[in-house]
Amino acid sequence: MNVLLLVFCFVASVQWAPSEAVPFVIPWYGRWIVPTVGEVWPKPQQQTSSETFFVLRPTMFQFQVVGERCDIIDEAVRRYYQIIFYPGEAGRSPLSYPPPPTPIQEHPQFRAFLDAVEIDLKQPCEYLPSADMLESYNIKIDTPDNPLKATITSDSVWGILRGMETLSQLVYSSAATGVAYQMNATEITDFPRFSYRGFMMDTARHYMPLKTIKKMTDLLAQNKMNVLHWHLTDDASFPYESTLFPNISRYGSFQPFSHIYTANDVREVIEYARLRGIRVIPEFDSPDHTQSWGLGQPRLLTECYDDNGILKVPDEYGAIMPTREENYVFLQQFFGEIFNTFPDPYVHMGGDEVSYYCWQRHPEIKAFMAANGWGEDYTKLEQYYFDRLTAATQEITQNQMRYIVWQELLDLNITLPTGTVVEVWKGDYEGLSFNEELARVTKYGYQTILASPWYLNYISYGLDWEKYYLAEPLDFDGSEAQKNLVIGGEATMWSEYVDSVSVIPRTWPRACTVAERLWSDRSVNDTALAALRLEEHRCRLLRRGFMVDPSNGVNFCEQEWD
Ligand code: CP6
Repeated sequence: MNVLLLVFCFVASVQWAPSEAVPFVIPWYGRWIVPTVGEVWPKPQQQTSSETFFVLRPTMFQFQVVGERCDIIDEAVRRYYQIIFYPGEAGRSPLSYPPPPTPIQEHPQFRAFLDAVEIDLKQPCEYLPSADMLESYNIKIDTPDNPLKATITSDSVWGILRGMETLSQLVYSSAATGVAYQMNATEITDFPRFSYRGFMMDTARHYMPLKTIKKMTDLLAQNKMNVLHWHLTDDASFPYESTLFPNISRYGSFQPFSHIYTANDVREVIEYARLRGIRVIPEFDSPDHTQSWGLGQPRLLTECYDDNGILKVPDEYGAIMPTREENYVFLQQFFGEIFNTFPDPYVHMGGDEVSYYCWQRHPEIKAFMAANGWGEDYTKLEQYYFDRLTAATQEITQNQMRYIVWQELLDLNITLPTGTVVEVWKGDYEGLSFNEELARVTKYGYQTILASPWYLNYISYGLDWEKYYLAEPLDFDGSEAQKNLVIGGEATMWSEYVDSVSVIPRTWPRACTVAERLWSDRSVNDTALAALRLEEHRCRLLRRGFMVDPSNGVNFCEQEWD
């Protein structure tokens, strides 16, 4: 048995044995121990570090705001002080190490105590994160032009947030020196490769409590992701409590009092995300995936007939009834409310997996099709639905609303307003490969975000993060202009088979690999090097109090979850 275990450990360790470029890996009883050294995830664009280290003392340390300031900065100062010195839940920090063998001041690489990090924001704060926000920043810790000092500089408050996250990851506990909080002299220039780095959370198949959504948002921020795509409704439930149409969640949520998001809940999520530089983009998927809408909004859905023209048993409905005028009045008022509730101009309109079954059999629709001379081409009717929906929502938002849709609309040759973002989600086994799809979408001039390789809801035994890590959004055949239309990507976690018990460990640290693909340089793609840094990052997230899965088979963290 022991022999088997040893062989397994050996094989497991050889599989991702590090190259010589990683000096801090110690083989120990057949396992690779990765001491906490302050490697940053996702990897910065440029970083130089030296062996010289500073010691941070929790009682002395402070962030000094020397540039512009606002609530986002003040809140971040409070938050990152906690994250650095008291991560996780009460009683689990600070780390206790044996006392250093020599007084720390005599350690050859000790430079000084570092009691301040300067926050230098050069331009006034913006209030809300947006599609074109700036996120670049610089960090100088004891550089020739910034000796014995640490400074985070940016032109944008969002860059300051990303820089503070990086700084918090540079602080590490060293078993070698026995120091609980130390940081090396470092210079970093950093910026994201893609502007849209998202995560889709599905709260329709299972209701996710606010606490879970907030933890998810923290994890997004700690991986420098910047969009929470909130798939709020679907066939299974409608947990959004509309002010104008409260009956929809009253009848369409799992539980009208506990399993809904009130206007206040939504505000809380948006504010929580805003303070972390994360946009909240809601999705109200239509015209299909809308069964739950129908329960509290009579006549919205298409009554379903069978092949003999007989109305099916009561309560069988299809997608939203596209030929009923009153439905566009409803959609206009509803999306008007959504536009006023969610501050981001982008709303995800869904448009995926529309079934024509009930449309094809409804007498009113058949008459409408005939009158328009559309024959049996129901994509014409879907085009009509989206034309009416976008016209109605443009009218009520004074042309301010922007759209994201799933790829099907484009696959069906449906024309969308200019500026619409198309989300590519289908796998290579259904129709075009995602590379062919990206080429097609961008050829039509649409911006696009890629989700296909990052369907985290699939689970299987064994190491799976490498395939997420190596997926590359710009590998398709296309011109420079086409590549520029790829604004980023997102990981999705469909929730048929997860709820708040499992959604965090199933998402993380696998979504970390998506975060690095979308932030770091394209050349950062060595899985052997990533494995070690991911391992450290995973332990860091665990230390910070998140239940995140192991990433690499056999290994352990300094502190395990308890
Ligand atoms: N729900 C909605 C889903 C899916 C989609 N839309 C989905 C399809 C295939 C897989 C996972 C999820 N459950 N509304 C597709 C965008 Cl594998």
